[in-house]
Amino acid sequence: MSGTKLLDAIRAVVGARGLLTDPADTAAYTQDWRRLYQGRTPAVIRPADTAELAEVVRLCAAARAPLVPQGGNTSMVGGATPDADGSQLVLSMARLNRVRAIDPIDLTMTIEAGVTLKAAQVAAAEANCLLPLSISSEGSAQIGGVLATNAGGNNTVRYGNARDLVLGLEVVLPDGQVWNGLRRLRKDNTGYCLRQLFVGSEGTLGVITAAVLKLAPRPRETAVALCAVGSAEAALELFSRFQAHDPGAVQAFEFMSGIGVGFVLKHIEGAVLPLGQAGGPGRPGSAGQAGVQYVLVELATPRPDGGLRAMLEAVLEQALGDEIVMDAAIAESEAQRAAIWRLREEHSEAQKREGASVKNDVSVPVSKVPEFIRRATAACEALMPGIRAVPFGHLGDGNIHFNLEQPEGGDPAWFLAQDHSIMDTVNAVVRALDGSFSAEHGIGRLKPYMMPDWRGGAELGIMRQIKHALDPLGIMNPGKVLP
Ligand code: 2HG
Ligand code: ZN
Repeated sequence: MSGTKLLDAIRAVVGARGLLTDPADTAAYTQDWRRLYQGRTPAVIRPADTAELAEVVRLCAAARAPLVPQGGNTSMVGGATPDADGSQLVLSMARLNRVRAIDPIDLTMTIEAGVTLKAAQVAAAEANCLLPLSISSEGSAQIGGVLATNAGGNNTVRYGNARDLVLGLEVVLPDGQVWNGLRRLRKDNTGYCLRQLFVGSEGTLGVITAAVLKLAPRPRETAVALCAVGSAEAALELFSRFQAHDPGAVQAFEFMSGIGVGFVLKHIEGAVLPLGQAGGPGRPGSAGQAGVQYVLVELATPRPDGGLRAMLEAVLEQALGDEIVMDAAIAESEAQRAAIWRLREEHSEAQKREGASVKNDVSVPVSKVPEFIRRATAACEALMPGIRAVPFGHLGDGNIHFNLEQPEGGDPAWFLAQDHSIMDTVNAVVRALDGSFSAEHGIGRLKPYMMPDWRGGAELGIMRQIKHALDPLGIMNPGKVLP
């Protein structure tokens, strides 16, 4: 089938509203959030439901036309961007945006792929439940992409990753069949666990169109504090103290470097640091060395008599006395809570405005985070004088975003061209500490080259066999995940 005939056939399925071909309309779908990749596409397809989407995939399989599924287009690794050759069709999930059901007794939510994570959280809260998944891009990121990348985020320390919340899936397979696995059972040992194959497959094995997610009881009490600490070691010690006090209560434990918070205060309008002299940004020195660093801790409980505030105060008072913490501010209102979270969540945007950066989304055992930050900072500074390490992220689960900002006043294009040597330098430290080169952002287009080195031998061989078994034509998100 010619390209025009295929588009006509697709239009007959999704209607004129469901097919964008004007470059002015498709432009937003061809570039990733980080602006690392500029692709081209003949069309963006926007099916209204699973049946339409399945028919589109069937037509594309018959025509051997490659498809790139795209949700909120918030990938940090170019996972949802078509390549530059102009043959890949973008499959937008935006119109599959219904919450199909919420059951507060089963504590489940059945939801379509195009619902934003934020909208899903709000729907769960309206049913007096909590969807315990929170990421900085939740206002735009959609459920389908969140699951396809096995997103982690801020609550992994307590509830696990996206994968841990999935009870069932509906998936359109690369030949257009619909697999309805929307079961909402807590126990179901019936052969291979297919849903977990699709979670984290980044659209290379099929298209997730709907999911059953686990919910949690809605917290009745939440307490948030921002703490200034003198080092990542002190941050880890504080984490251990909270965990020892009440391990179930820590809902988020986020680390921020002084330099990263400095970028947020510099670039994000309205951002404020609610700490006095002792906890002020001070000298935003190298992150691995002395200087003020920050911790955001959030505690939450569904119990009515939680006593969280008292617990937070007790742990912080002792930590201040022991000079683990230099200064701390406890949120007294929802507005203050949001302001503290803003300092953390605007890190990506602030870093983007500061200049070019190379991201390393890595994980190490929690106990190794301070050593990792120290060693990786030293290694990068030895590689490139003036490079600025901006480590931040999910200390409570060992996932640090070890991002490197270009030297001040340097050429951004030159800096970005050094990305492999910078990533390889960081990953050498990650490997020495038994970590992973991709903790929560996935592989996308950025990191397939790392796969043979990290997942070589039997592991990569099995992955290739699975890919071939499900997508023998290789039409699903080509060029992503596997080299
Ligand atoms: C976060 O934790 C995201 O805010 C983005 O995973 C991290 O920009 C980044 O590197
Ligand atoms: Zn993150």
